[in-house]
Amino acid sequence: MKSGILTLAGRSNSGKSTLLNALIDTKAAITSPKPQTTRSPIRGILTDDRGQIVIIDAPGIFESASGPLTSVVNAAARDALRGVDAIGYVVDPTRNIGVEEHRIHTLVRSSGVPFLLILNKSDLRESERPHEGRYHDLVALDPSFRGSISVSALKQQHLIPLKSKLFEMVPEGELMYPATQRVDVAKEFWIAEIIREKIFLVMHEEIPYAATVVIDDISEERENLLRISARILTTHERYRRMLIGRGAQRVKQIGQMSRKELEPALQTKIMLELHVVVDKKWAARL
Ligand SMILES: Nc1nc2c(ncn2[C@@H]2O[C@H](COP(=O)(O)OP(=O)(O)OP(=O)(O)O)[C@@H](O)[C@H]2O)c(=O)[nH]1
Ligand SMILES: [Mg+2]
Repeated sequence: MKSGILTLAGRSNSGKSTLLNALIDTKAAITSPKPQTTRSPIRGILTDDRGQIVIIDAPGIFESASGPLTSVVNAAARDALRGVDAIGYVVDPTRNIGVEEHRIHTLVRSSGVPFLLILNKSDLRESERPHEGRYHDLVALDPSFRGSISVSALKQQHLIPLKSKLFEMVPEGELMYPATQRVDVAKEFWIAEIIREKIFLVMHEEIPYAATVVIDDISEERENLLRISARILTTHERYRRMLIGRGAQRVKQIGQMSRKELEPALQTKIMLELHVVVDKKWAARL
């Protein structure tokens, strides 16, 4: 049996979280059009008759951003490359190869494990991914790549050949998780992430980066009704007011979008209590 740990690495926004979810056919990781959505590594588990791959969705490396989170998140991204058996290096051919991409390539190479280039977003028209050729050149010039493959994480295309290549890169061994388990994430963390995703989708500019979500309590109110009490922490009073919105419409929208996703996933009705509070130090505690 194959059994190994593989990290999906790459720049922020290249589609690593979308790809993890597609590979395990489960929403383990949250996704958004904004960079630095993922803040800590998420583990998904791909098991079939070939064996098992534990896939780590690493935070994206995003060097140009400043702010309290960037150094913590970049450190988590680098850590996720250590002690793994293989790397799926995910790139976005809509964006040019710049200094940041070259640094990531160097990091991936220096890990000493097999790695494959995954050219994501192949569903887009060729004119929308003008830099694809450059990424092919990158592979042609570096013999340590185990080849490259074009996929669409969003449209779930070419995942079968991708999975074959991933299984080729990991060693043999015993299964690390039960064959039916697809994610290794605490329920509270996952619920907080779903709410945080809605903040990323609804709020703009710096607010998603100035906010986090903490679950205070999950309890069964009655049969088929789960009460979830959560706080959105943000660094400034003006952000708090924007997160609440006029007539509390923003926080209601965040709550409604979250509930709509949590109810089918947890198979219960949900009463979601969301409080927005100022906490200047939340990022320092990550
Ligand atoms: N068209 C297209 N869009 C994609 C594809 N994969 C991901 N996206 C979009 O790209 C954006 C970023 O996706 P994520 O999966 O959040 O990217 P990420 O690499 O995890 O980003 P960070 O967590 O910020 O590092 C989202 O808007 C996705 O819908 C794809 O195959 N095709
Ligand atoms: Mg992500």
